[in-house]
Amino acid sequence: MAHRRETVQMEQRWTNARIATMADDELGLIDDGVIAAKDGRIVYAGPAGGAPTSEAHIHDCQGRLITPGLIDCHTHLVHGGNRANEWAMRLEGATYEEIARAGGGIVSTMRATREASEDDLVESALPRLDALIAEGVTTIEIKSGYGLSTADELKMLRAARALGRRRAIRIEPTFLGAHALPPEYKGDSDAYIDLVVGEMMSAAASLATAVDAFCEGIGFSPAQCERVIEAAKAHGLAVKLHAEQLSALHGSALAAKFGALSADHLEHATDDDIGAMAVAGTVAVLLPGAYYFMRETQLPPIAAMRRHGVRIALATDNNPGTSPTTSLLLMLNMGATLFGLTVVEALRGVTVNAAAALGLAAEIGTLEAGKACDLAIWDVTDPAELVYRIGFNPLHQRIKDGQ
Ligand code: DI6
Ligand code: FE
Repeated sequence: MAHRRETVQMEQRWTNARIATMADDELGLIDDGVIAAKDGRIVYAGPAGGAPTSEAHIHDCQGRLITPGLIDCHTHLVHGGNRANEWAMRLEGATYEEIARAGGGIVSTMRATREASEDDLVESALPRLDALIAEGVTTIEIKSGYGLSTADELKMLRAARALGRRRAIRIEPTFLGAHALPPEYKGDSDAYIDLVVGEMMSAAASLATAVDAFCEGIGFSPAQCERVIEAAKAHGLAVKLHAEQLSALHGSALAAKFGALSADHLEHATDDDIGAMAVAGTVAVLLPGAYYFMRETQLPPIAAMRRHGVRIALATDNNPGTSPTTSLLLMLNMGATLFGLTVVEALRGVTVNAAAALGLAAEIGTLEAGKACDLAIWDVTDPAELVYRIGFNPLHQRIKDGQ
């Protein structure tokens, strides 16, 4: 008969810290703060005065700032190849649309992704993942969407999950079969959506926690995206949508109508779209890296988001075509400089609101008893420093599940 040994882990306690709990509507700053954790869960986060005093392994933070581990809630981190050559062509005057029509763009990444094995995809994604981990990221969403056949979409989702076995990081895989029309469909996008909502979704449902689609003139129509959303719901999967990046098709209002976790990009969203998102509690995920890299000029309607009380998240959108960045810290700065977010909005955007965008608000994103002990400990004392610097990483230590 097997004996079960109870391994009792000693409590871990981080003391002498400035903690940004994110537990109120601001940063939830506590100057002389303590975080205690047991078995990977926070058991106390608050003022030193009220902290447990039992025996514990003590980590003296020497006044450093602790935030929740950062959350990158929108990435295409798994993909074959890169598109540096296309970028060089764009610098010589070619447009994104011209390159796409000439067989480049998303389809060139599709080819490279189809040619790659699952292992190749894991190995090529690891350096990008490590760059995010080095900045204190403890949770990352990763989309499929460059396979565009059932076998290749599944290969991408398996690679995304495999990354979570290679590193101490939580991975949330999203099925984005409706990202682009593969050339073998010769323009018949309805036939491709039949495949996405049928065979592909059924197979992807056990590997992904959410479903996304690219609602755009160069992607799929709102009617097609609605079919994708309905199929996702039928499989019990959460929904997200790329919406209003290049044009106003009101995909964000559509997403809200179906109770989507998030609508992402949103540069062209209208006041009514934002109002619908507020009613549904759909998070606005802003992607300043894509805005910057594409030299867009239409700003997302931040004032409307504030007025309607829509929660704002920030993410890298890491992808080879429009946002080849692996720095969530840089997105904090760009969210502030390009979109006019405040320090509080930017930092909540990569913690508590990013957790909500992934449907994980009960699990991560704030420093509160009961949540996973995912921490980023910074060599700064003022939270504004995390948003202010450009291309500087002050991470002191990253803790995932208390370790
Ligand atoms: N929006 C984007 O910015 C990327 N996908 C999407 O839906 C572009 C992807 C690419 O060009 O490879
Ligand atoms: Fe994206």
